[in-house]
Amino acid sequence: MCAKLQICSKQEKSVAELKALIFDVDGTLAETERDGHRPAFNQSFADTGLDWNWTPELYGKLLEVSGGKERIRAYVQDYLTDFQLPAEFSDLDAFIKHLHANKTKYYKQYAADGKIPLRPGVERLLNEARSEGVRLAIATTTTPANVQALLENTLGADSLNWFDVIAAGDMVPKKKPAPDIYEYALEHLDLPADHCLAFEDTNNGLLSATPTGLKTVVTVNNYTKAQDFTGAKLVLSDFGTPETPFNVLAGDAGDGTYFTVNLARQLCA
Ligand code: XBP
Repeated sequence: MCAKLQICSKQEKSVAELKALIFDVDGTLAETERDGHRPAFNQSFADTGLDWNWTPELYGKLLEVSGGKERIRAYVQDYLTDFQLPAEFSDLDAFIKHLHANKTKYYKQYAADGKIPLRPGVERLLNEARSEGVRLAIATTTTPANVQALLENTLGADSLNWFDVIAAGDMVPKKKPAPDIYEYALEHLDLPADHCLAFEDTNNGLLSATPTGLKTVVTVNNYTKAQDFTGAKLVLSDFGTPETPFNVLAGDAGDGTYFTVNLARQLCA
């Protein structure tokens, strides 16, 4: 009798039903580091009369620090030996704030100029989730202004309303890899982590999502493909499309060739 009850209890064990998809932005929804942030940082430096040039190789190293303001500070402290604060700035914080605000201006312009397209399969997946009643959220380190610029210029003005929660930037005290931004997103979704799935592109992002109990799907890019994604539920080259299949780098995508809500349900169960 007991053995039978145990079998029953296992079969009755509730399978976590997928309720929401939580997306990182930079590197996940779009190749924003390559197409937006890095050139915007360099343009801001040039405007300010600095000879700083963040090459793709250097930027790949600087990306270990989440947050544009934090990244500039790390660059000054770790890479510049003879840095002199320009006289017109009262302190380093004011200088960084100026550089970052100017950089954000350029990022938003690049998005408006159509220079930052979504990654393959992103728009299809977002619309499939919406049609199947799966909620959407964002958990990103970049600023709300950058999220708005990217979404409006790729998906249209109404797309901001597709997301029940847009958790971004300085809304939380500690940025990725701290879990704060995903904790914020889950709290404002009012959902338990096991009913949600996170989507990331970096090790920092995976480290941020995992302690909250979220399972994470990683889509790599050139900046992150060599990083450690131990603990990710699935690691893919990208979301794939019916015409261009994804490559499964780790985990089990079943017989799927591109990412769908049904695959998300299987991963969440
Ligand atoms: C990536 C980041 C951000 C961007 C730059 O965030 O670390 O800081 O590189 O954007 P995520 P800001 O992967 O969490 O989307 O300059 O606005 O910080």
